[in-house]
Amino acid sequence: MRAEAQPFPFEFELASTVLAVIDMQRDFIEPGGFGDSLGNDVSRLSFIVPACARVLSAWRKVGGLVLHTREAHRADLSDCPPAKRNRGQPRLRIGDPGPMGRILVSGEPGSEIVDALAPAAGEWVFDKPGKGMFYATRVHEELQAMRVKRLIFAGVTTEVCVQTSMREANDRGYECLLLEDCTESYFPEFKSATLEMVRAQGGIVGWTTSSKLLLAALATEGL
Ligand code: C5J
Repeated sequence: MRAEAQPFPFEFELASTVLAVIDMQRDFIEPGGFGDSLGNDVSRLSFIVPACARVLSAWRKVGGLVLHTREAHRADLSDCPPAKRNRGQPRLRIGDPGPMGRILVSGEPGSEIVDALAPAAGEWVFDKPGKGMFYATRVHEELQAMRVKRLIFAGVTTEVCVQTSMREANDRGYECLLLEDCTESYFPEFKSATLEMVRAQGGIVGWTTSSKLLLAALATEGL
């Protein structure tokens, strides 16, 4: 299969490619969560949910593998370095009780993926304590066991958990495609800079394309 992309077309086989949906959880997208506590306008992030849902639905229809992540810590915060928890002056810190339960803690309402993108049975769901999805998780082992070679990325935020995960994946030998309209940042200029830096220098980190072009690739194959 071949999707038009930048800096050149992205070739992939369905069986060895995973759709990775990063941190589309209430803590980043809804008021009262972690993103909001840091002073961000979280409404920007909610605008990508319909495009993500279209890709997820099409990918599921063709039988593609799906992986979801959530940035979430253990209840006792033993996996949250004090340097992460204590930085800055947020209204609420990681582990503090907020309107959606404890901030960035596994199992709390805020750590749930938004309803429109809820994981389906059999899809991977990884809680990760870091920004990158490979740090302190079994992601690499699980992907290797399934002989995965390529990752198609959606999710938030573009320059933090998405870019970090993409760079980690690139260093581990995966080829990575980022869906431009399925990722967002609280800072538009950070999103556009990230897209540029990913695909610069011949795709130094990977490729970027739109959900429309990915869906067109799936349709062209009659899938
Ligand atoms: C952040 C994330 N922005 N999921 N996390 O702290 O990008």
